[in-house]
Amino acid sequence: MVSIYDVDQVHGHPAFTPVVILRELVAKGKTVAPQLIRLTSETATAAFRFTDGDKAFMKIYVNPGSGSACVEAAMAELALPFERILVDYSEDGIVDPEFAKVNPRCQIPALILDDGECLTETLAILMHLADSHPQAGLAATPGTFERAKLNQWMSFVLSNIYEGELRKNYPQRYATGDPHYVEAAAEVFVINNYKILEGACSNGPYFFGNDLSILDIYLWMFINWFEEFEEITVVCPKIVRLAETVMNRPRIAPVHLFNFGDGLGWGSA
Ligand SMILES: N[C@@H](CCC(=O)N[C@@H](CS)C(=O)NCC(=O)O)C(=O)O
Repeated sequence: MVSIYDVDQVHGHPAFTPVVILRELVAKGKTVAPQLIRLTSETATAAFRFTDGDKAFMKIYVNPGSGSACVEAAMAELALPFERILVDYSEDGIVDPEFAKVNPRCQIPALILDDGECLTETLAILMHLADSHPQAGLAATPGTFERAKLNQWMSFVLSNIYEGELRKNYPQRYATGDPHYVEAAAEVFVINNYKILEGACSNGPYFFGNDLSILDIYLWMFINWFEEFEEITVVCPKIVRLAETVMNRPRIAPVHLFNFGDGLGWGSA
């Protein structure tokens, strides 16, 4: 786990810039997303800290392109300053005793709030961010039918799309025998659930119509996880268009670049 903040504190030395740390990671053969390697020293510092003067900022445990992307995007859309703490991946996922102290499940994202409290699980984090900034209108008021529909589709996406993606990425965790069957079945499962989402999606620009919601930010992230981009464009053109609109929102665009590179889809990184 690499915390740019901690390194700054411990060494108090300008040589320990994010770029130097990234170079060290690459030299050690650690997995570093290509879009991070391309950063220059100025853009790297900016990339790691979405600061707002001296205001205290929250910290997000991240790995570019992973489940932390939706939390970054929500915070950027809400104009909340934050700092990224890079968590390293091994082939089997995250194996990091330091990070396990933050999230015993050893999964990204984890959000450290201003008061030091820690929140994990994308659904909980996104809903908390939206609810604690009601003026932005990312979530309908609790108790309304609109809110129940938002909850319905957020849970649908978490339990079907996210969990399906995890079975595609870590099939060995779901099988005692040949994990390839799990992966193949998960691919079909995810596509079938995207078809259901497409059927429920409005004609745009967003899932529920004219207004951006936290669900659109969640979906933007998952659409970017597709390598077979043409397939998903055919299966759910409305959701892909929605993701494109989210990607181009001025506050989210830099988060998109950091996590997914120039275009839409994993292949563009
Ligand atoms: N249910 C969790 C899932 C989080 C999750 O699976 N994160 C992935 C990154 S996309 C992860 O940390 N994988 C590493 C691992 O499981 O070892 C959530 O919604 O936050």
